[in-house]
Amino acid sequence: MEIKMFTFPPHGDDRGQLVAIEEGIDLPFDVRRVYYIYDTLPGVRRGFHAHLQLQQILLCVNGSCKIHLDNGYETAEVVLDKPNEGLYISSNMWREMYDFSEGAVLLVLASEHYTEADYIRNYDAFLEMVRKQRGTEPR
Ligand code: T46
Repeated sequence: MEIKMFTFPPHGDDRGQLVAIEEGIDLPFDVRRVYYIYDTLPGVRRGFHAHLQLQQILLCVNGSCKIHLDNGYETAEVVLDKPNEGLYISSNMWREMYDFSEGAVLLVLASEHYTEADYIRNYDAFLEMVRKQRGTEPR
C-alpha cells in the first residue's frame, strides 16, 4: 500500500518551532474542519471505520501514536511521532488509531464537515463496498 506522508517545514529559531500549513499550497484538499484527539487512556483503540468521501491529514502534534490502515486488500501501520509530519488518509480506507503515548495530541485536518452519513462502521460492509468498486474479491 502506498503511504502518503506530508512533511511541513518547521520554522525554528532560538525561541522554538513553528509549523504553518496553508490551504491551496501545502494540502491536497480544502480544509472544512479541524479536530483533535487528546487525553486518551492507556490501551485505547479508536476509529474502526472508513469514510465514503472524507480525506484527512493526521498529525501527532505532541507525543506519538500508531495508525492502522486497511484498503480492503492490504494493511499498513504508520507511526506518527513528529509534530510536522502528516499522514494522508483517502476515502474508502479503514483506520484505527492506537498506542497513544502519554500526552499525545492527534490533530486532524479534514476535507468535509462532520456527518455520520459519511461513516462506514461495519467492516464487512466496507469490504463489500471495496469489492464492488474494484470488481474483485478482497483478500
Ligand atoms: C477519523 C478518526 C481519525 C463530532 O461531533 N464532530 C467531529 O468532527 C468528530 C470527528 C466527532 N464528533 C463526535 C462524534 C462522537 O460522539 O465526537 C465523538 C467521537 O467521535 P468518533 O467516535 O468518531 O472518534 P474516532 O476517534 O473514533 O474517529 C475520529 C473521526 O470521527 C474519524 O473521522 O477518521 O478520528
